[in-house]
Amino acid sequence: GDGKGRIDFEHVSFSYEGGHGESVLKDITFSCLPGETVGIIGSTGSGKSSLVGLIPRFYDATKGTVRVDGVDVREVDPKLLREKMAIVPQKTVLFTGTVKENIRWGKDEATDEEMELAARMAQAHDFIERTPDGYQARVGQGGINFSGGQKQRLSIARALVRKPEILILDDSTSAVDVATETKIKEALREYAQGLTCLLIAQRITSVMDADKIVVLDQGELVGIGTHESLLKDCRVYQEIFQS
Ligand code: DUT
Repeated sequence: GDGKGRIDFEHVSFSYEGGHGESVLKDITFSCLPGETVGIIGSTGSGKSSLVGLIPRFYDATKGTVRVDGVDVREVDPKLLREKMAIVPQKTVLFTGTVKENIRWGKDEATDEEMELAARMAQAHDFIERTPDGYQARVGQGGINFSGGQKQRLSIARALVRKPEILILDDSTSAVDVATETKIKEALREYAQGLTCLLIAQRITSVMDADKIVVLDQGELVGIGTHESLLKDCRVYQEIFQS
C-alpha cells in the first residue's frame, strides 16, 4: 500500500552497550506494512522490548537497518521520528493530576471530543465516567487509585489521542481481561484504520487475530505468519500455545 507507517527490519542484530557482548537480537528481517497489526511473542528475555525499542531509536541496531516509511531511522532526528508513533511501555507512567491531563499529556491541543474518543477506544471511558469527578478526577501518585488494568487503559488512551501512524503496545494489556482487550482491538480496527500496530504479548489470545505474528526465541526470529500457519509449523509457537 502507499499509506504511512511501514516498518522494515533488515538483518538487524543488536547488543546492549556494556552488556556481555551477547547479541540480544540476531539477524532479524521482517516488515510491517502500513495498517497491519503485527503481534510479537516469545518467552521472557527473548528480545521483544529490545526489538521495538529500535523503532523510536531508544537504541540503534548494531548491525543491519531499521526503516520507517522507507527511511533508515539513523538518518532521522529521534524527535521527528517519535512524532509519528506512540509507544505504550510495559510499566505505565501516570502522574498526579487529573485523568484528563494524564490522557492529553504530550498532546495539549487535543479537544475533549478527541480525548473522549481515545478513551472510548481504549475502553477507559466507562470506568472514568463511573468515578464521581469523571475526567476531572485526580490520579493519585503513580495512579494508586486505579487498578493495573485501568492504568494500562489510560496509557493506551494517552497513546491514541496523539493519532499516531504507528502504535507500539509493549505488553500493555497484560492486566486487562481478554474480553476487554478484544474490545480495544475491535475499536482500533473500526476507528484507527490505516494505523500500523505492533503488539507485544505474553498471551497467544492477545495476538492470534493479528495479520501476522513474529515469534522470537533467544533473540532469533523463529517463526512468522498467521496463528494457523504458526500452529502448524513453528515449534516455539506451539509450545507457547500449549503452556
Ligand atoms: N537486556 C539488557 N539490558 C536492558 C534490557 C534488556 O541487557 O536494558 C537484556 C536482557 C535479555 C535481553 O536483553 O537477556 C532481551 O530483553 P528484552 O527486554 O528485550 O526481552 P523481552 O522479550 O521483552 O522480555 P520480557 O517479556 O520479560 O519483557
